[in-house]
Amino acid sequence: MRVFEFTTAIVREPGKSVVHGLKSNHAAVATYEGVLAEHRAYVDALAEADLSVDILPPLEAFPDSVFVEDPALTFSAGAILLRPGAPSRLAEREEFRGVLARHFANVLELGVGEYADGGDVLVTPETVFVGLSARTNRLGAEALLRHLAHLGLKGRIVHTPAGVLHLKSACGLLSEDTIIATKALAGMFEGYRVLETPAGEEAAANLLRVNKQVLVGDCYPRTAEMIAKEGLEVKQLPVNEVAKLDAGLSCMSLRWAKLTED
Ligand code: CIR
Repeated sequence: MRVFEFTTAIVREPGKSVVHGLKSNHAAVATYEGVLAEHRAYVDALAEADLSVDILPPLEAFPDSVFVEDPALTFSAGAILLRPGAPSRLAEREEFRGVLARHFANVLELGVGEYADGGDVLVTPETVFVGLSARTNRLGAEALLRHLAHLGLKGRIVHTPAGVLHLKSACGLLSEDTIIATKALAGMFEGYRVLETPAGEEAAANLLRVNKQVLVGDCYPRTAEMIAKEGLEVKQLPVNEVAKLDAGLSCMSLRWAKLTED
């Protein structure tokens, strides 16, 4: 499966209400202008990586709706409408129904009581790792594995460590065989080479490989250096403001490779 070769992405512009998004550090105050600037830089990076980007309008009623990765999953073979585990985010899925229908003929969806956030899903060439967390419950994870099987993908349930919002807050795919992860997750990915994030740069694991490039937060210089030493092209992007909302680079898009019919 093509796991970081993408042709298409969906993003949503932040609304002014983004400053009221969920966060674990209540002292951290994100500004609308700051999030907007980071979002624009991110969208530009996706476009420069040759992705066609569908930019959805802001949804003021949903402060966290800029983090489009959580209510859905997208693959070449189809999409899955998820059921986000935070009550304030649950109805974001309804806003996505029509969006997914525009892009995909095949849309599966999680049922009542089956909660999962896309941030808990790490797609790798062999396995789709689904992390149980405060947002993703076992019913949701098991249902997700069944839907993934319908799309021809093999899933595996793992545990997002306590205190970590989402599985991908603490890990990311760098290449076909290499994952970057914080120490807490390092033993989780059997069959993969795992690079540990440098001490003090744990949040850098929320990065995004897009085609040739690895998008990394610009406040994580040692991580950027480590990835460059792997021979990978690094593009550093500002993430200070979204980090105040417990988010990073993987959270702000849905991505997939659109297969052309020939
Ligand atoms: C939330 O708590 O849902 C948002 N403030 C941050 C979501 C980040 N998304 C992600 O890690 N996939």
